[in-house]
Amino acid sequence: MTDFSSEYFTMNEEQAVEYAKEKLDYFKPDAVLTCKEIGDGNLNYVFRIVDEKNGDSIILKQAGPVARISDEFKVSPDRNRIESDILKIQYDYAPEYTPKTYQYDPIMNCFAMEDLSDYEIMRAALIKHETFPDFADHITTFMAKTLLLTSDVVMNHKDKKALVKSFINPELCEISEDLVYTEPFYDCERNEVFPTTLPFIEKEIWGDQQLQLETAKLKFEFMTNAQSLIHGDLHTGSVFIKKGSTKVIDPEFAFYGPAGYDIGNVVANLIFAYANGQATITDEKEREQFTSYILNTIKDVVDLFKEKFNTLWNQSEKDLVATYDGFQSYYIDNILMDTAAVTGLELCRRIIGLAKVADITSIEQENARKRAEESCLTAAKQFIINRAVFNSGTDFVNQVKQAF
Ligand code: SR1
Ligand code: MG
Repeated sequence: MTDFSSEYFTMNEEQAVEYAKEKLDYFKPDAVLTCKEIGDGNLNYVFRIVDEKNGDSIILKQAGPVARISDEFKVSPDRNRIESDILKIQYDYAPEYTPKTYQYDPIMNCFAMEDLSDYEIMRAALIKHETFPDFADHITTFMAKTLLLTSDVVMNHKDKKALVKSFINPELCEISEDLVYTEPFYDCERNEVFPTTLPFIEKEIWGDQQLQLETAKLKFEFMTNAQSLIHGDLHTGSVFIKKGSTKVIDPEFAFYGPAGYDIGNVVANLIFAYANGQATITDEKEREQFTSYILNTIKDVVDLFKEKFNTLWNQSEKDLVATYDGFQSYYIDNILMDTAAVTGLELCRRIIGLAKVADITSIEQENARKRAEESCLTAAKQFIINRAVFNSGTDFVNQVKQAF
């Protein structure tokens, strides 16, 4: 019998079944369990365990000692605690959009959660050019609630500081500091550039000192602005979706950071879906339908976020100074400025840096991929440098239209 109670090790499928029988208070005593490791992310092991007798199923997520994408990244398995804890907070604030979690195990660095196998990863669905009319409504409710209700605007400041401490996540933050804010903006060895786009990147990104200066300012904003308990990696690969329902998963990069980081990630990854649609849909009418859907979604994400954040702000009890005239609009304008900047940073890092997105890498035709990458980077520069002028959904959409 395997000992799960004294020392941490990474499980295989058989051990995950044993673990479920021994440690999880979930399946019936006579369950016949099977398991498949289904993780396709960069960091963790994800076991789907099913009772073949009645179809009951659960997900067991375990953090390994190094990232799956490369053992260069040594990442503390404690991120599993952070993920399990933030999922509980997000579930409290936005239960419709958060998977339910069950047991967390600090020895094996794993936790059990609701099986969402009837959903698909949003990035994969968007690459198939499926559309989800409710997504903007769902994700903006999730973001408005989780970002405002964990901030100093409404929280008791001592309780908030305790959360800041509990969600100190230095190793995963370092990954973002390096991969998002630093490496894409110089000729770093770890970057992976599509050769046909290289001359553009050399001139327009690595050769632009003004851009570099802005990324330095933004990196220090990311490291020092403990504004909200953010998801920290809210791209379309962190969203499970089906018609009418959206669930946000994988918040292991969570920490107290700028609220705009989450919104910017959502917007940038919608732009990748737009780039994919432009590059790969040959039928003009279909292309127009899909790309319009994406542009409308980008517009709605920004505008609905603003609207819902404002409504929640007005309904919430706040720090006295947060009620002073002009503070609310100052605060939201700043979030939108960060949103624009992070949109640009995420666009750059997924094209230039190590961790890519399939929306772009799956574009087979060389020139079409070059065009898609260059359009994303052109928009990115504007989002970063002119971040202060993006105040509405239309501003974001116009910038995308201009660059493509
Ligand atoms: C080493 S991890 C690379 C990337 O994958 C995650 O999804 C994050 O975006 C991270 O930057
Ligand atoms: Mg992830």
